[in-house]
Amino acid sequence: MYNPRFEKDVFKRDVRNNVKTLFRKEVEEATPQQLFQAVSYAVKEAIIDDWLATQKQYEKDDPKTVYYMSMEFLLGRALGNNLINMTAYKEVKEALEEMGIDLNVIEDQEPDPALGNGGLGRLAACFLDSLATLGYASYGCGIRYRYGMFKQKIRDGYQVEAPDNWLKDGNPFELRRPEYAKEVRFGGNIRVEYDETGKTHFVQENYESVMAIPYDYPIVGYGNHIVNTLRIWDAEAIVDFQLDSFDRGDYHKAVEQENLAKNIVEVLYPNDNHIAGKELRLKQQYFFVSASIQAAITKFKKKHGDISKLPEKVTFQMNDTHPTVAVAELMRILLDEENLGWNEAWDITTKCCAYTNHTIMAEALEKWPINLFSRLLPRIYQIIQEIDRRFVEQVRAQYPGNEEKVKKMAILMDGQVKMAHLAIVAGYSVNGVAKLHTEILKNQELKDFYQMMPEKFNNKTNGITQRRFLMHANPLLADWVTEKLGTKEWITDLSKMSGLKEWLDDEEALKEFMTIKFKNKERLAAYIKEHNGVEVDPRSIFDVQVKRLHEYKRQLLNILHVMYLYNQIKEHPEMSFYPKTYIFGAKASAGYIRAKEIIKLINSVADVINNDRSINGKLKVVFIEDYRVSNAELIFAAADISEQISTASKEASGTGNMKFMMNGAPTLGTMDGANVEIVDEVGIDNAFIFGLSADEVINYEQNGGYNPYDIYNNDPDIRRVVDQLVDGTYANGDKEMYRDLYNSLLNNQGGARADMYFILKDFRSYADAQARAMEAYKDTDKWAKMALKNTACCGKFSADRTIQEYVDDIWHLDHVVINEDELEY
Ligand code: 7GP
Repeated sequence: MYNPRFEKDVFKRDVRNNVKTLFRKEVEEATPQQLFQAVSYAVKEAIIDDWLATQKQYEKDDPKTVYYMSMEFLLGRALGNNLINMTAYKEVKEALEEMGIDLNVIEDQEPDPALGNGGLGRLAACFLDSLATLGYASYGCGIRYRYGMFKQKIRDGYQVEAPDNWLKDGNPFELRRPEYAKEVRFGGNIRVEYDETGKTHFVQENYESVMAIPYDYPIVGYGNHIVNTLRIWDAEAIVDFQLDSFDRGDYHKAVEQENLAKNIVEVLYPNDNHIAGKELRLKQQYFFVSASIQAAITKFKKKHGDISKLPEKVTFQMNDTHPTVAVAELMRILLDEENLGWNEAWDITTKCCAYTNHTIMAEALEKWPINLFSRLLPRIYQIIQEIDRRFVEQVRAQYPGNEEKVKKMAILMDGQVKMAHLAIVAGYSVNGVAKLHTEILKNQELKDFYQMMPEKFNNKTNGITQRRFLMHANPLLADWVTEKLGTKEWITDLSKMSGLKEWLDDEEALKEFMTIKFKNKERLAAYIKEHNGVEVDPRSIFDVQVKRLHEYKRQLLNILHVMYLYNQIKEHPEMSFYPKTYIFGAKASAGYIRAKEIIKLINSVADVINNDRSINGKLKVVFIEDYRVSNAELIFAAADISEQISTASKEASGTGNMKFMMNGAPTLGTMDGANVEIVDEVGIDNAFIFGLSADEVINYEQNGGYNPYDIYNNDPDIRRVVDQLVDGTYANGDKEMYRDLYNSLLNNQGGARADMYFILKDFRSYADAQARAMEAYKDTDKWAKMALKNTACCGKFSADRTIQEYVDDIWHLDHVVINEDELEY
């Protein structure tokens, strides 16, 4: 792909000019941050040309557009990724080198935009990348949080949260678009009016409102000149606070609106797989949903007169239930502003909205108290009441006399608004994110809905973008893959990776592959040395678990097993043991106390083990501070073993598992989420699988759990590590520090079963899988083959494949092509 702005001399001149006009400096005097800005603005100029060209092409082709509605977009840094997708990374790197500038250093200046928590937000970011790359018209719709995911500091082994002021130096890639602002209204009351024809109108009065101001981010497709838009909304007060309007009423109103605007986009709720249930969160949801839907309708109407054609050109994908008010907001616009009748409005809405479920964890299921909901969104609530009334009628018609069904399925029940029910009733598609997850939805969690409307349910196994997680994260491997395949096609067609299988028996190739892994381990070791002050040996096995901290993800199982290994080494110093480095990275939600205890435990164990000289460095434990997209890229590239050890049935899909696989790290995990499909692709012999199956877990759960004392009393090794939680070994003699963790494993507590996540139950089988992995690693050739097999079999897990399935089965978008010859540069 050609772009004259990346001609070396042109680009260098642009950078120099930018440094001058932005900072009144010469390149030589500029700080790395200033250089980052100058380089980014030069890249942005090139992007803008394609952005305009894309818009023109869309104007012309009028393709159907998907609006991907999401509270979270966990983007990661833009500069490197944009250069890769503009196919200009290498030229720019060289041009900068000629100016004495190191692109890696420049990239490191970019704050990591962290407008998301974990899997759900990162998936949304990968999807945007794939949509642009495949040439589909799409908008990401979300919130421009002033503060993203908090920065994690580890102090004395504890997590401490610091605000993420990611916008403090400005953001070169964003574009403020005040001309597309929309008003969003909250509260007040609804007055009913009748016009001269006798038709009813609903008028909201005494409301508070804010202005939603869009900021557009370019989403660059790979090598195709397509640039889509991520539109995230900022909030501003409607009337600037005027000191001279000293009428008391106005004064208060002005201050209130000012505060509402300030608060609404202030911060991302740092909860993963868990709801906070706060009013402000509902405000955030309605705020961005209302603005986005209004904007979509305005855009549609500018081009098409007939609103009944909306489903032909527009589809709204709801990323979990967070944006589900979209359903009612669309109804509101169609009823109150477009003056359609209920049936027609409902017909359009149910052809435009689709829903993705990302978890079965009960604590993540969104339910809003009716009194809060109806006070904040009075008109939206009325509409939901009517949706519910009609739906319940339908349930009664289909299941006469079965009031149990009504109770289980109603949208409004027990004083709550159940968002998942609303999403399913109004959506034309309901999808899970991995085969196993979708089956569990159909047969357990959403069984009643599946029985009533089976045609809506479908699976879309998650995927990841190889542009970021292989090309950018692991350039050495990316180049090697291209060389071995003799083509770059894998960049946009990951199924091509299977061509690597030809090299599985080639000793030379295997050696090269492992040398690349080793270099990546050295790179990570240097990062760890710099950021943790811990020396790790790149020749040791890097066994990695990085993901949000959650009990169901079982970091506790991992660290208990490390404690067990340490006991073994101490007791049998002579035993054969391949040096291992256990690497953790995880943020805990700020209010999730037990998750924070687990972080403290990991750090305490690390402290004891890393400082015990008697074990000759056989075992090291590292907790990487502030796990985020940018350091994740280094970590995936350097991993030998991928820990995916959730309690079976709990992890809807997982996407980290795919990133490790792509980078040649076999999975050590349970048959959960997409691990099942990873094993299908790579073969059971190229993974280390252990633990209860999802069926077994569900079966135990339905029968009141199991008794962990049976294990504790009969397995002395396990008893020993559990006791070490309360004998002070890892707490400077303090026997209470980990008492809660100890109790969680052994005793029922209130509503919670003892060992809810089957840690002790799976412990032996986990330890066995760990031992098998170590044995396998000792056989260097065999290991290399296994690792390469993982990379070779990762083809299915591209987000490109996932997006194509969404397009074929759900969205039915039109493919758009930009003809390079027609571009006017
Ligand atoms: C996550 C799931 O836990 C993870 O298994 C999946 O890979 C990912 O979504 C993408 O589909 N869920 C969340 O991050 C989450 O917060 C609650 O779900 C709504």
